Amino acid sequence: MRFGYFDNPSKEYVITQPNTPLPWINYLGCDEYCALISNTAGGYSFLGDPRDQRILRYRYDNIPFDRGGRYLYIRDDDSGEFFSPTWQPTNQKIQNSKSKILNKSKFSNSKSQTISNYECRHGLGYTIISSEYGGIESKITYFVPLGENLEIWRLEIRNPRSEIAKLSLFSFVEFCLWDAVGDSSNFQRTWSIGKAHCEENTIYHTTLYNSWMNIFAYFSTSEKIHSFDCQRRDFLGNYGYNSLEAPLAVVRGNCSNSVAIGWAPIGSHCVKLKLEPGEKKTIVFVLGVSNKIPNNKSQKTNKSQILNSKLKNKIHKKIRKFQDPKIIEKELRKLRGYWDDNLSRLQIETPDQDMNTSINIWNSYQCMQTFNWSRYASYYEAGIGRGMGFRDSCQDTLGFAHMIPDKVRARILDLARVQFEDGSCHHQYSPITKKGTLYNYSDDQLWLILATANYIKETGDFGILDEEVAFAKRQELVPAPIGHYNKSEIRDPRSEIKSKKQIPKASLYEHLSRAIDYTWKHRGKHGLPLSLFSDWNDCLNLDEGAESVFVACLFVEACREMEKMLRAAGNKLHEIAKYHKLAEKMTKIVNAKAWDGKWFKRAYNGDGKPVGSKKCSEGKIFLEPQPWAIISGVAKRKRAKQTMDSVFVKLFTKYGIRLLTPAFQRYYPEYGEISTYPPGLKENASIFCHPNPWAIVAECVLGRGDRAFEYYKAILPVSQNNQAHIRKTEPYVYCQMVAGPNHPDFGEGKNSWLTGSAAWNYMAATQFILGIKPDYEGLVIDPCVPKKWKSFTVKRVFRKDTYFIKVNNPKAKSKGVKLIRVDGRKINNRVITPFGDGREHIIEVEI
Ligand code: IFM
Repeated sequence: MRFGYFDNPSKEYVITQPNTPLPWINYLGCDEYCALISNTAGGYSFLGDPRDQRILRYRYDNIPFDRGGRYLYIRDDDSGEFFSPTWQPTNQKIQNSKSKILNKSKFSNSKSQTISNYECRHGLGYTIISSEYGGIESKITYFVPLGENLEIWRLEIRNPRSEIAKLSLFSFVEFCLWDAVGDSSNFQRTWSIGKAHCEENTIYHTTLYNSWMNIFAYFSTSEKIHSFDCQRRDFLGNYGYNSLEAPLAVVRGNCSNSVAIGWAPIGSHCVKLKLEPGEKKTIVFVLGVSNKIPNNKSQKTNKSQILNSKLKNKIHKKIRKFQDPKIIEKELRKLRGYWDDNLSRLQIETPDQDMNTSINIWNSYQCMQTFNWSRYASYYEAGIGRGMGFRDSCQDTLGFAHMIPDKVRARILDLARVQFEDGSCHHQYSPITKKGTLYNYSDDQLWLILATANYIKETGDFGILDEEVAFAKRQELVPAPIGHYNKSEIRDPRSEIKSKKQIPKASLYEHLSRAIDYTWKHRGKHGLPLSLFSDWNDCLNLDEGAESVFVACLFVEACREMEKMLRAAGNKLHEIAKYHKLAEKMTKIVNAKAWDGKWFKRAYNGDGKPVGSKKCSEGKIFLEPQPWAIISGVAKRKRAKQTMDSVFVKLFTKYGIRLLTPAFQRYYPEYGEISTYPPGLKENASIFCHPNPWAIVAECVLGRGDRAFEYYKAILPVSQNNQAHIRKTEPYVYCQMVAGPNHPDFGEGKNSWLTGSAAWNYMAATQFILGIKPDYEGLVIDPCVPKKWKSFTVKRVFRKDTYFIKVNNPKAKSKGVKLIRVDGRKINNRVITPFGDGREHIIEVEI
């Protein structure tokens, strides 16, 4: 069953039924202002940091699921009936195009009619929701103009009826009191600090959560208002016991001009409309934030006069500007142009339409959202705790270095700033303060090498290696969380480091080099890297002294990248040998100590017992080390094939590759959090989407294009569109995990949007299946495709040039480039050396 379709020419996903299995959301805002919006207008907004500067309140795990949003109510003043053009929160019966009522479950609904012609178009940076009810047509366009700290809701409302429609229109937002943690926990305080009032058409939210907070929100409408409400209780009525489904103000037909002094500040305008037969009207709402005091330090402003007339004039000017329909159209065009530019840097045309849709539009778009928000703010990440993940942010850069190289450069340097002098690093950092938290993860620092290498290959900017970057201060350390999973002690491997007064600095290259040294110095009994609190698998919390085979393989890959980077840079030549030797040594250790007969072990526990071995009764084989043994070159030909065959036989399912098998059936203190999950969920044997593409990459390294593509398609969200009732998450973006075969909900996705699956699937598809791979010397062409593909094309902007690449496969092979012609001239290798002339070049390839 499907709930919508892809409209590729418009770069939109069109939802045709509002009652999707989960809220299907979109991200509005490309800079600091971020607005999450679902297909029924649920969601929230924040500025820069969803924890400290939350603008709209959202209630996670609410009943109903998706509450708090950007709601409008339209009331027919003749009949008293009302509805929301976004279906929620009024929850009318739904009528689809075939006039079939889809949800008959509505109880005691006085409303006689059904909402029809519902459509939600999630586009790139905007969402349009339209519907019809009681003969009134409405369409709301929500977006955040580029570079602005505000969101626009444009309502187009039409009366196609033959008589005049006398309507009341109500807006509704609920303000969060900025500090999202305090807002949802410290009620003895928060219920007494809220402040909101209305002046003319503009509602101001001026709660002062902390004395240092320099922010307020405004919410305005283009229409003259009849009345307003700023206090939730008064809008809802009955002391707040009514719900958003039928607020008293809407039932009654007017707001009560309430002001919020304490309790729950909201913003609701009531506008009276009279629409002649056939008349259409456009009404604009602008919700935005601003600093209270102009950022002019010399100007001494009395904080009690924060909304002085000068500031209000400035805000009104801005509001007026964005209420102008021409400006709105212009801003929408600018937004479309921004995304067209970003996406145009890599466009493909393959025989697989789902892949085209994903790579050309949605996978790229998702990668860009992970750039902004890491794993911080989604419908599944509450935006109050995790900050930007170190390993996550490093890996995410693999998905957008070609689109926003300058931002990637800055991100890499920011990440290096939360690295300690010994080479290890904080696990997370705040995007606002740039300060890190948590430590003691064994893989984090190595991902910085992969991110940097990928960035330089894309841009040729070796200069980044010379950038001086400070190390993080040891005093900032906060221990990793010790949960109920019996980690009685987390050893701090940095205890030998003395704190220094001066913050030492070093080049980025030195940071990378220390990352390698740290891993090499922190090894266990078998010579493998210590696992510490965890490696990539956050929930595999092994005993003290445990060793990680996965980190060992990642280490080899990182050493090889260091070696290649130095060779290409042509300096520090004496260090090349160091990395080469370290890679060789670790390769030997892994092959000698971690080979299990048909696959690689996952780890050794502190007591020396293997993890992920045929000797184990549960968790015999784990996915993570298998592809990395191939990617890093640790496993040579025969062993490599055997390893990946084991993955296929033991771990592959019709919905993708599960993380391990057999799943843990009970809690094991020696494995940690992983065994707290029921079999088939999360790290306990679900189909974890992030490492799936590692297997695609490994299969491409082995030249097995059919299998690589089978893996790719198994988790590709676009390919799930027709079985969206099973997958449940949005068919346009990857989710973190899909329930594994041990679970009754096999195939059901969870935690969509902010996941490493986005970057890694993009990387696997573009650089390995299609084989268009940036490298130091140029663009390498080395596809590994399904044998039945006859040809495909790629447009790729690389450095300054644009390449139009056509790959033909006349002999039905998967891999092995036979011929490359660049602008008609045959070349002798697989590397297109950059022209640097900013022109278009034609590349013909034969497999
Ligand atoms: O690797 C982690 C990631 O950092 C956050 N989500 C879960 C992954 C696997 O545990």
